[in-house]
Amino acid sequence: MNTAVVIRPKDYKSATKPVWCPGCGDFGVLNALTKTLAGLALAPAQVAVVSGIGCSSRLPAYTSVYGFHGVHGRALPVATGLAVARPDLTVIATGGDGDGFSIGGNHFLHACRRNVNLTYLVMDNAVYGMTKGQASPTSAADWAGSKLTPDGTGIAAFRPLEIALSAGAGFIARGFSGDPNALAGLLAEAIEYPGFAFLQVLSPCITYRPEQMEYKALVAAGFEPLADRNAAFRRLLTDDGFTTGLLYRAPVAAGGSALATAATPDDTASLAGIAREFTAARLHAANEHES
Ligand SMILES: Cc1ncc(C[n+]2csc(CCOP(=O)(O)OP(=O)(O)O)c2C)c(N)n1
Ligand code: SF4
Ligand SMILES: [Mg+2]
Repeated sequence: MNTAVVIRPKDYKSATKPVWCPGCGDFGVLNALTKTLAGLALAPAQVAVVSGIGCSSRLPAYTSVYGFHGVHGRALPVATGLAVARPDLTVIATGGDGDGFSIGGNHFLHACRRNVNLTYLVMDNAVYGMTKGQASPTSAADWAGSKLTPDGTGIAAFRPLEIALSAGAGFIARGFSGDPNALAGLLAEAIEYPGFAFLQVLSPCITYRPEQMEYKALVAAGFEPLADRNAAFRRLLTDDGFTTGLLYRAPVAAGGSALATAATPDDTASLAGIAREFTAARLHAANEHES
């Protein structure tokens, strides 16, 4: 007789009902996460979800796995410590673009460098949802939807994939909360990657960024997984921010651990080449614009 216990996606949800606004993209992320954990047949006691502060950072409370709802911007140091102390656990850090790229930006850079085996899923809505709609690092420079920045911030938006690649992350992908099945697939790959895996998820805030309801029409699968870091940099030169899929997966050593991918003196020359290429592409675009 087969006595294997089947764990269903709903078994990973807690009895606490989300307080997210009806229609918030974060519901899709929670569904993708529970689907992924069921697909990987991970026992809830084998998984820990660690977050900071924000609407998105409430996610651990809505799961039945171990959860840690911590301090704003500090999900990654806690998750890193946990992953190092308990390598038997599957550790997933979650949160928002404000939490991860603004107050937690420094931790993001160093988590990419350290390459500790954990998954970092950022629900990116390009706004501080919880504190009622201020601009975040991923808000476009001319987004004028907040009374604090009525003419926009005037500051170029943070580009999470480029930053992660520059800082040395070995696994870099982008998903969309409106496509939980594809997102669950990416999340499973991220969890199985034996190093630091970064997953940006476009997750609309329908309350403070109602225009993000249009994301469904803008988002398109398009990244082809690359193992070559320079090729991944080149691919990002033409990224419009709405392409989804696995962009980059660094080679894994024979023993199963991810190779460190941070820039070394050996690839300085090729990075300089990319910088030249980038400058040339910008000059070309400027010339086209003028003519
Ligand atoms: C040290 C500290 N500074 C500021 C805040 C206020 N605060 C709470 S959530 C938040 C931003 C949340 O934005 P994001 O991470 O994008 O999450 P979202 O609500 O959009 O999901 C801020 C500034 C705080 N809780 N703690
Ligand atoms: S304010 Fe925005 S991010 Fe927060 S729960 Fe509502 S829709 Fe979601
Ligand atoms: Mg946000």
